[in-house]
Amino acid sequence: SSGQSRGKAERMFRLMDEFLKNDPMSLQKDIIHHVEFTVARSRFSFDDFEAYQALSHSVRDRLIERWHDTHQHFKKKDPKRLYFLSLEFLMGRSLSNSVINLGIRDEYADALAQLGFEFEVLAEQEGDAALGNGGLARLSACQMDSLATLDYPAMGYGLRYQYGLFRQIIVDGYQHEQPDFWLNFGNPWEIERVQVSYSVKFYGTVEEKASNGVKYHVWVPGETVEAVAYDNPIPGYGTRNAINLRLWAAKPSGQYDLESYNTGDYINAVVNRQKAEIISNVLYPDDRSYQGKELRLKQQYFFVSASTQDIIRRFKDDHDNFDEFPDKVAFQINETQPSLAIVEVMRVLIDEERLAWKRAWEIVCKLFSFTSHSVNPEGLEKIPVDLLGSLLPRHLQIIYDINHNFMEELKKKIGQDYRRLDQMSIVAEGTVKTIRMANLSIICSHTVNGVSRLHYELLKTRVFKEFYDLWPQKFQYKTNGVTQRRWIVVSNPSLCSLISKWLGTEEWIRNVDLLVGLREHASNPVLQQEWRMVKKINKIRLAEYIETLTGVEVSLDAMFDVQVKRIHEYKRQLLNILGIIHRYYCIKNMNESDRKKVVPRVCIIGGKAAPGYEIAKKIIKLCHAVAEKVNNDADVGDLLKLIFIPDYNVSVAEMVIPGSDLSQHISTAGHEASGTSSMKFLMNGCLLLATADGSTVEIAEEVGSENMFLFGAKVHEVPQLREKATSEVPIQFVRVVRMVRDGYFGFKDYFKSLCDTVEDGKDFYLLGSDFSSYLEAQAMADREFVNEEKWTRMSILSTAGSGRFSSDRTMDEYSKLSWGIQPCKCPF
Ligand code: GPK
Repeated sequence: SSGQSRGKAERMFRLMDEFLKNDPMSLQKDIIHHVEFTVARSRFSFDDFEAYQALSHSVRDRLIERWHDTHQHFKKKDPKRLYFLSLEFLMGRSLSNSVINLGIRDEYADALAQLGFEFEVLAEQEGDAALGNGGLARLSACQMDSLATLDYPAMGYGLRYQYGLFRQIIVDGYQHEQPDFWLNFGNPWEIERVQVSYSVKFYGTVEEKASNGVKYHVWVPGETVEAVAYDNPIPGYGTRNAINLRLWAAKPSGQYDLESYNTGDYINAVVNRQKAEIISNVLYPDDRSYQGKELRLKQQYFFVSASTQDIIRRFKDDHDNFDEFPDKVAFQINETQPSLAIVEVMRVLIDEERLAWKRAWEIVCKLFSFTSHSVNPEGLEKIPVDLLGSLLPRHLQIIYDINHNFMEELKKKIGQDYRRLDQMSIVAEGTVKTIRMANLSIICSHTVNGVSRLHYELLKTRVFKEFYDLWPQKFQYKTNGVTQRRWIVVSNPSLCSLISKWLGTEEWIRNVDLLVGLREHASNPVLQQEWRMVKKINKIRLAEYIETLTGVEVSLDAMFDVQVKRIHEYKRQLLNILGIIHRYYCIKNMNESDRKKVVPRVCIIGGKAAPGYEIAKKIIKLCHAVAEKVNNDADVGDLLKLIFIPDYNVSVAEMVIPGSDLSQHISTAGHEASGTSSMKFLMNGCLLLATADGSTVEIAEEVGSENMFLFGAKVHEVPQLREKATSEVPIQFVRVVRMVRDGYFGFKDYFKSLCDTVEDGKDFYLLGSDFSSYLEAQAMADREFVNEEKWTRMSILSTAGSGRFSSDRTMDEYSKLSWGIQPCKCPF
């Protein structure tokens, strides 16, 4: 039998034998081949963009090779698999990441150089895949990279939006949104699979039937839409494994409505069919506010239904007993948007596979792991019953049945405590009756995850307290992480080489805990010197970007102080701007000798506001109004500059983060579930100025609070501070708000409602009461910055302490504690 298995291994090896060669000559031939026959340009005349296209296609070929092998290997080994369901994936660019993970970046760079092209220049040609809004969506992307790298048998499912997140353009300081038709120039990173498609049903009626005395339900749909698969290979680093991210696009169904064709209106009949595509047309740009729109619900069910059919089809290829389903399949529900998957699996098991309710329910209870990213109970998704009932009539019945059983069980446990029963019910009564998707997710999942320790405490004590009291064992946390491949190796190549040089190995790219090895060198003047050089290189790159974009020249000696993230009141970009106004005011009122002591700053703010979020849009305008004044004030010069970076996205982040000295994560305590950009800054040796919120609490434990600038009210102090009739708001705060109110920066009427949000007594996010401690933290940062040696040491210690915040660690924790999956490594 050992001979037999050796034979198998040999066959496997032949299967895995590389088809494409990676020496520079083969790569050149390949690129030129794609110039001629894929891009269809003459090899004697093609521009940078066409070179990028050809290059990408040659990389794509290599990705497909590994992706096939991985697919074969998983199929053969039949391990338990993880299916990661998310309505959003913020992938950004793919080229650099792919060649680095494939381990052939330098080979490509050489090949291109011989053809007269520079790799970096071509990489810049790529547009972002922005199929998501912010932190939640980028987290999914980081986690896919880690799952591939750690050889987990995983697969992602989502929607292939035609239009990704809007492009932000700024006109006269105001945000305007433009559509992001990202597929305009083709997308070499996806593989269209016209043969992988499923019908997704909507509307219609439910009929009760019986066979042999057993009742069952048949859903007769009113509309059917096809879901077509687009596969996106995700290569792991230092492994042959490449996993799949399958995104669904909506197409008209193969079933024709003969009636409308026969009535003679052929043109209209064809045009109407095309309407199906609307479902996957556009990403909703409002993160975390539930809109109650039918199209959104359609998107959710569309991708959930197609994914579930695909997963069940794959299971049934090799298995015929559904009791084994939980041994082979784990579902991850990213926030509540994919939670209809629970109801859909239940529906398929009872209505289509005709399992008894009890047996189906036992199976369903073993499948789902749910992660919440929210802290605000008001923001939780509530779907109007009427909407759900009309779009998905059978699902509504099943939800009612699940809820009925749960309520009965609960009454046995807690008695007739109607207040509690009411809070825990999936169905919320009221003027508009709704379905609480979070309650559904908690009741039907085996694990409920928080995204940081603090977030977990808030879930237990506030957001889902009632459920925690009932099922404490369900609740866990897995602190978020980000991938060091994209956030150091791809985006900061100079730092990457420096780290490898001082650690004497590149192994940290797969095993990020090794970064602690930098600690022992933190005070070494040679490393310090090299470390500062790297920062300088990245600051130069950022400064050039700022100058081309805004025309403002910034001094490299200044501290680059950055806040980049979605614009939200709770994230307090307004606190940052008011702090900048205070700094400006102080500089204006200084004597010459004090002026010499000012530490020059370049304050950088970037982020998008949801199109309907008026206050957030006013914050963007205020930033521009202040910048206009400050940047053109000859009194101030290089001492202070304010820059708004438009259209913040993943590839802008890749340039901004390595070039910053200080970054701000200043949400009101208790409002940021985790925060992940802080981890990217930390990895890049950027110091954090932060409140004790989300994951910054854990970051402080790793790098030491003496290596950060922490300030502000703690979570437990927030409620009291809000209660206080009038809090002690410092005079500095009153003054800067007054300056805005009185029109010092113009646009007096426009800024009025913005100023009102921080008026004493109405200042929900506590900008006033945190202001003094914010200014102190900022002053502290100034003092440390002039001490070059100390600052560099803190910077090195930040990178050295960032290991715990890798998504590799997060994915290992999920695999062990929630999903029950093991690595399944494809042989090289
Ligand atoms: C949380 F609820 C939501 C949401 O709708 N969108 C989103 O990006 C973020 N998030 C949190 O705000 C962050 O604190 C967190 O780090 C991130 O999700 C990932 O967990």
